[in-house]
Amino acid sequence: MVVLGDKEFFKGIGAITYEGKSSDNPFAYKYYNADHVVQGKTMREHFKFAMAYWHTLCGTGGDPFGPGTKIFPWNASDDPIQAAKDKSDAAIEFITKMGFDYYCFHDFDLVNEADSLAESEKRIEKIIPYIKQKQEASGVKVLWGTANLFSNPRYMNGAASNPDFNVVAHAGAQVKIALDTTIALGGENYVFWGGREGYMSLLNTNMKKEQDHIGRFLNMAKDYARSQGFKGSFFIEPKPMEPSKHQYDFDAATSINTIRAYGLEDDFKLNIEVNHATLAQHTFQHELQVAANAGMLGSIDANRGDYQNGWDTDQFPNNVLETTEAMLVLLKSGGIHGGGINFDAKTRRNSTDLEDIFLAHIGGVDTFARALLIADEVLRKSPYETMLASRYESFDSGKGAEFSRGELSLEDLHAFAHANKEPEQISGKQELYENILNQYS
Ligand code: XLS
Ligand code: NI
Ligand code: NI
Repeated sequence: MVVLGDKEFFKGIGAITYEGKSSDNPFAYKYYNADHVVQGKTMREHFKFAMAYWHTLCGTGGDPFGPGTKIFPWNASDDPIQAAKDKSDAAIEFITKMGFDYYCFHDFDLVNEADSLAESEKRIEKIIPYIKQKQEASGVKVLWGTANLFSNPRYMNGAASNPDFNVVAHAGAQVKIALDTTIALGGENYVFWGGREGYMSLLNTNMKKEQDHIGRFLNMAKDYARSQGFKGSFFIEPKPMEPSKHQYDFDAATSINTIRAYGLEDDFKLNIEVNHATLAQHTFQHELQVAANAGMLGSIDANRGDYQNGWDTDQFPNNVLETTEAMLVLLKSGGIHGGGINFDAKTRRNSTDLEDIFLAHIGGVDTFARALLIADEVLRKSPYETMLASRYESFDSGKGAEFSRGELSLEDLHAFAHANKEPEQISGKQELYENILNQYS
């Protein structure tokens, strides 16, 4: 159901619906059919697509070489509360027209930060009831909330990892308010992305102290949220760098270590972002698999980078084959736990029509939907699963099975190897696996 505010911001665009791949309508889904069931769950349930408030409604296209290029009608008012209301109206209109159920936000995406903490808090308290009522009228929900602990100059040396306690305390205040906001808006999860939780030079950095402070800070946030009745998951969103030279939550494996080292494994999972994976020299599917293996695949920030440069370009996903590999991980590991797929992506600086925001999201949604359908076919119809299982069949019986069960010693391996000839060469068959993926796509 499309829900409009007082003004309609995206005029001429109605509800985006599924028309199938023969449709030429650019404002229709070709692959995403929300109610279509894949492996026991509808696409809507598999994905839980979310709009990112910051890119979609706040990002006007500024870059280090020039200001924003996009004129957003919801940004017209000089009154911060009115502007926040307009933005919220635009959010609900966009989300319901897309047929999404969710959005994600930073505290100061909802309403602009003021000059003082007290005034900022007042603004947030003022806007919450308005947004809540819009959510109730539309059925739109919050996938996760977070605090922006990286834009304000006070965080130039970090937030929870800042060498100055005054700044750490300020970050704590902001997280408390962001948690209160997330809880008030019925948010299902809460994210920590530590853009400035890292360092620029090790010369002026006590890394151990900073990391211990992050551990302490995350525990405090978790304890507070639980004391307020928050039942959702917390997610750490790994990223190796940018804006810090080295970010402490470098990748999934590093973040899992943070979670375990500070005793957070019952409450924390990971939010894996595609382009953060590639910046860490991993593939997206690698990061998903690492998270899934630890039982910590919590949510996904969908986007893509650019193979010719090394920064977070946050483009919309459009690579079906790569996304298919990710969907194989998802289907085989039982899906995402608690979170969904948030489009942490922005239209290009020169994509200045309001309709471009729709086209971009439609493309991203269809990329995931098509990839899911292909992955499902590969798993059900192709020899892929059998091939993979047979690659490890030497562990299914005999000594191999005993090894897997932990029943052999190193001396046993020594004796076994002596009793056997040199192992036969067994091909990894990578090209065949790749061909199968291509065949079903
Ligand atoms: C930046 C991150 C950020 C988080 C939320 O690279 O992706 O947008 O998702 O703070
Ligand atoms: Ni992100
Ligand atoms: Ni990012």
